Amino acid sequence: MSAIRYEHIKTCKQSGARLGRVHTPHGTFETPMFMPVGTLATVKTMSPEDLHRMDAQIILSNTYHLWLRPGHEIIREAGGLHKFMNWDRPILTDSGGFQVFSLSNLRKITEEGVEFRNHLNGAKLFLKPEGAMEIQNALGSDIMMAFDECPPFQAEHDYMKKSVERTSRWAERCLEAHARPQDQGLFGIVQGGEYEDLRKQSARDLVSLDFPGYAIGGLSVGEPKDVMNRALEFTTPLLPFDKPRYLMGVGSPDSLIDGAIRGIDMFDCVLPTRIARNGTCMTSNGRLVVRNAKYARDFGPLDENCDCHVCQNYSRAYIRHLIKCEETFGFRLTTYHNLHFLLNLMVDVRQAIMEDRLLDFKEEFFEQYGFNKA
Ligand code: PRF
Ligand code: ZN
Repeated sequence: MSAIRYEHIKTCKQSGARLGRVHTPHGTFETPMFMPVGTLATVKTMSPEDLHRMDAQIILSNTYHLWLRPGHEIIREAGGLHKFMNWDRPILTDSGGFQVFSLSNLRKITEEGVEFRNHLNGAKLFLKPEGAMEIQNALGSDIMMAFDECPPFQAEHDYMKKSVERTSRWAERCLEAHARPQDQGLFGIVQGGEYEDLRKQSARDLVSLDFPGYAIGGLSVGEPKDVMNRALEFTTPLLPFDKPRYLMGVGSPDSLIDGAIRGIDMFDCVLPTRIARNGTCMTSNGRLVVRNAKYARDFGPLDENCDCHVCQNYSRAYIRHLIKCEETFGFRLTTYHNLHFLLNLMVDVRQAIMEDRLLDFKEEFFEQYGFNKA
């Protein structure tokens, strides 16, 4: 019995999007779902109580960061990541591969793994599939990710093919090293960039290994949106219908809707939390930079269509003041609102799938958000 089970509820007759649930050892989450990112065992500025209040159903954390600080042995001693951070709902951990590529410069990829420098102190480190599994087993996340390579999107076909084949061999080693398959599900990650033949090869390799879920990696790495959408169109049909599909590192409102339409069930991204700390809010009318002088005397809410706790109680003028003074409470307010906005967008997406009208919903949402403007 796998630790992770996908329950399909229905397919949207208008768009083909999937409505479902994923059952994990720490409970169930509805799909399509957005996962807030809690890299260092905290969703920056949010308490678990805040996350419960906005009905976050699953969060993501990172192998690489927790390995460096405080170290996975300390988290093991605490009784696992759920206990350590007081979060009792599902947790997904990324494997560290991607973070090594995005955070460290000096790195050397070999068949064995990746050598790189600690982004904090420059010390030499080595991460390999077995290490990524040992750390994630110690963290005790509900969903673990295989150790993969995420090549840049401009990578040549030749390099990408070698990389995809190595990622498949690493995936096999991950399965082999996984010590807790009864209570932690391990997802495979399909790579291959924008090349259809390589996505096919990667999907075929990973599907043959029978993971309880699959991620699509290597997208949203600088390519145009239509390239990502096309890659999704030829990749999701290669994945088993009865397993969850996760599009890694995607969190702009338009991409969440476009991903759901192409059969994606799970998303994560630092976007809502990162832009929040810089005073940018997602609203039903598009992005709002609350730092701007024009909001100095605006006593209305961040988004008049938002029913979140922040929009019910605090004004643009107050939030602008806090953020301009770098008061941490300001960052809390914009972060809470942005996460609520994306979680609520997914509630609307699920409702639209239920009613077979996700394409109509997309049209209306894009119109109001401003994506259709020339
Ligand atoms: N691999 C892993 N994590 C990721 C990615 C990937 O390709 C991406 C790509 N957008 C984000 N996070 N392991
Ligand atoms: Zn709000």
